[in-house]
Amino acid sequence: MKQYIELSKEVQEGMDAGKAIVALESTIISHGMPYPQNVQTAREVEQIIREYGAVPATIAIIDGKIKIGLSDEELEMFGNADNVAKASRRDIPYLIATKKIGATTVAATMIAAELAGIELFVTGGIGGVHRGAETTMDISADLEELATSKVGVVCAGAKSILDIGLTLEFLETKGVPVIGYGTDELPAFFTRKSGFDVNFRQDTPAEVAATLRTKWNLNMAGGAVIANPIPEEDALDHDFITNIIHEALKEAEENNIQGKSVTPFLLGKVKELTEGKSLVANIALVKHNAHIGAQIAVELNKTK
Ligand code: PSU
Ligand code: MN
Repeated sequence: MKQYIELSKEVQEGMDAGKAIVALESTIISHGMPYPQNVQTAREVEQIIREYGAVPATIAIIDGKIKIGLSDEELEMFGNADNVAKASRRDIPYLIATKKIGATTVAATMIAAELAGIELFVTGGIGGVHRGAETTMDISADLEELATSKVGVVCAGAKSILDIGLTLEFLETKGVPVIGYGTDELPAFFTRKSGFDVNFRQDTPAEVAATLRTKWNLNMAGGAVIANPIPEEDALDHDFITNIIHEALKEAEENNIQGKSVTPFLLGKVKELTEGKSLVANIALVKHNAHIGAQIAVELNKTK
């Protein structure tokens, strides 16, 4: 196993010193945001995590290895290069064996985090059940992974490019708790409201950490979704973003977008149609998740 995993110096030293480590994904850099905002955001998110005494570990596949913690040059490369594969669970063995470059999705980042012993992961949005999944069967591997890998995932809820109701049903079937951080309602990424309740509301990092630790003490597989609403001042208007998402979905269908291209296509379209407003909101919510996630990781680390 060791031959496939490489920790950066910062992550190795953090682990040796018993610090809390926070995993970060690289698909959000390569396929979720445009350059150069992607690289800048990645660096700022890492810096926020350090402010809490935790250590950021951005994860990616490079040169036949899963890298836990990227250098500045590697972050730049992931933000800029156009030969970066979007890597979910199914892609990991092939990309490692052929020494290709892969940006890890939520699912792949969870797998890597668990292998490295990292219990908490911060991102923007998770994949879910897509609208029309009754016929397309487009359900993100992220959901299955949440039921499998023992990693808590802090996100801003599920985007309404997805079928949020079906996403919650799937998570319920798989036994994945959806915790609202300071909210009774599941946030919908760009907005604080989705019309759907979370399973449990918890209001402090220590409370969330206790739920996660209890789950794993019971030796139950899988993680949890910790849904942290976008700050009020950064949220987009509900009707504005809903109309744009409908337009983006229509264009995806007209262009016959399928498979792993669906999510990046929709994200790109939404950014284009909002004239960049979605990107500003996306950056704000990821940073906010880093603030909360770092604190949860620190609490979780105390109960190890
Ligand atoms: N949602 C976002 N931004 C993202 C993604 C989702 O708001 O960057 C990325 C994440 O890496 C997530 C992946 O794991 O898309 C899901 O892709 P798919 O639906 O193909 O599983
Ligand atoms: Mn899909």
